[in-house]
Amino acid sequence: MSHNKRSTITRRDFLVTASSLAATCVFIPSAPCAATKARFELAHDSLRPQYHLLPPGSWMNDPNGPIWWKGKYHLFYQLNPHAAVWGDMHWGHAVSADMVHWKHEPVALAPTPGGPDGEGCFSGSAVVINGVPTLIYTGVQNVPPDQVTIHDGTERLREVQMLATAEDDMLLRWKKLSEPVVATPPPSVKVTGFRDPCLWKEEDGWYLAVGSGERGKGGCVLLYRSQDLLHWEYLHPLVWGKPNGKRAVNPCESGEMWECPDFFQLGDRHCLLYSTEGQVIWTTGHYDRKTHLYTPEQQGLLDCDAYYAPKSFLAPDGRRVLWGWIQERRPEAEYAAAGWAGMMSLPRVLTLGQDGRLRMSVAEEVRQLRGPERQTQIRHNGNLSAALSLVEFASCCGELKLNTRPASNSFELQFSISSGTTCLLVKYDPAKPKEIIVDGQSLTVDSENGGEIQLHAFVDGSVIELFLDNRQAITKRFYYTGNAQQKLRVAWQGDESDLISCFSWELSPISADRLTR
Ligand code: DQQ
Repeated sequence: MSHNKRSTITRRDFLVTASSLAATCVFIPSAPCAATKARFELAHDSLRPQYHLLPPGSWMNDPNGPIWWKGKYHLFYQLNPHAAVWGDMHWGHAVSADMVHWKHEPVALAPTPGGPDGEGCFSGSAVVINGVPTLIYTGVQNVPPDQVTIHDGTERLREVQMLATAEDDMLLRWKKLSEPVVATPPPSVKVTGFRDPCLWKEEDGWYLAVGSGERGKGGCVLLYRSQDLLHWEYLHPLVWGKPNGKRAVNPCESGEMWECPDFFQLGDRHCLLYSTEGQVIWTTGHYDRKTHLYTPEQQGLLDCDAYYAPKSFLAPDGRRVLWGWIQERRPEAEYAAAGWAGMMSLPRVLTLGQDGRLRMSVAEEVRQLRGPERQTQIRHNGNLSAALSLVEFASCCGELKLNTRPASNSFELQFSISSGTTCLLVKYDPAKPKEIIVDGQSLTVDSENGGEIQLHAFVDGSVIELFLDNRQAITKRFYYTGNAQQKLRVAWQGDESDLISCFSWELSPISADRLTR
């Protein structure tokens, strides 16, 4: 897997790591409740977000199987309940009435020792089948070399696709099928990996897309069909990537393995998201329901930094809502010692623009966290080039929405904390009017907005999710030492008359103690 240095960790390796970290880690036996000392430390760790979802302690990665059921939003996620490092993957579970405030529930899926998921319950999807919520996920197990499916240099694990059905309406108890429903990849593909099933229904049956790829050919999504979810017929690749000439031991780094495919209808097109080379790619295009082939027509980067393996679901009001894993950007030893790692992005609502390209905006439910609205008064007293302090968030927790029409002037928008560290720097140079540079990365300005640019930022503890024109996103992490609460200041350097509006809000925490429940 990508980004997971311990991607092929065994249970034994993991237990050694976990015990060496025991002094600083949170142990979660069956429910994610942090140990008392760790709870206190976590509650006072000012880098922990206050309104992004994360477990009360330890490690989280990919969102899994988001689903709305009986009036509640359920979100599962990859969880290592024992330590703040990747390993021994379980499915954590959180439930919400509004996608903003959460209750942590006991672990939903745990590896069954000796079973086909004995080394981990990897990512997957949730659907309702005949009135029963059902999870489909990838189980991994240590196997002899001839059965291995993860070809990343360590060659120990086999991936199979597994089912579990809900035994209660709170989705607290899950019954696993003991045998995989898809036990081997198709023999016609020499897979680099075989995981992260995505399930949907068509008139002629259930369809299943599995992330995969082949050396020298690129990543792909393999397509299966079933009438009963138990017996699956392999059809063909739904779509293939292109060989890009890159080589790496880990095929996720060379684009020869696509993780976490997410495939759904959006407007009059289909949208495929997949994660590879440390990035999330979106494509929109045409899905032929007769041939079951998908032809991407447009594509782009869904987020330009610490964001991976997203997964969407259909909200009851028809919105397509996306969750993503916000990764750490500090050394493993630091986050392991901190006792927590990773968080969930804010819910992003996906739509299709008239140009057929993807648009996204943070779900409006998040607005309920806003404190009083502040509008920065812009003086417009001549073409005065100025350094303007726009806003300060007292506890690094707020939202900023700024519209500018920079015409022929350059500008810089700087987010910095009280100790002086710059967290994020946005730059615009009129010599390159189609481009905004965010911390050295180039994002494209919407050319249809008559020269107007919108920057919308959500700041929370050690993360900034920044959206440009509702078209592109960049999720940045920032860190500082010490636990002293920092203020976050946003400053503008440029021509005041280019600023159209600037609104900001302090955002309320969703829990009293940064344990997000
Ligand atoms: N994370 C899971 C895999 C997936 C990867 C394992 C992506 O199922 O491919 O934790 O981050």
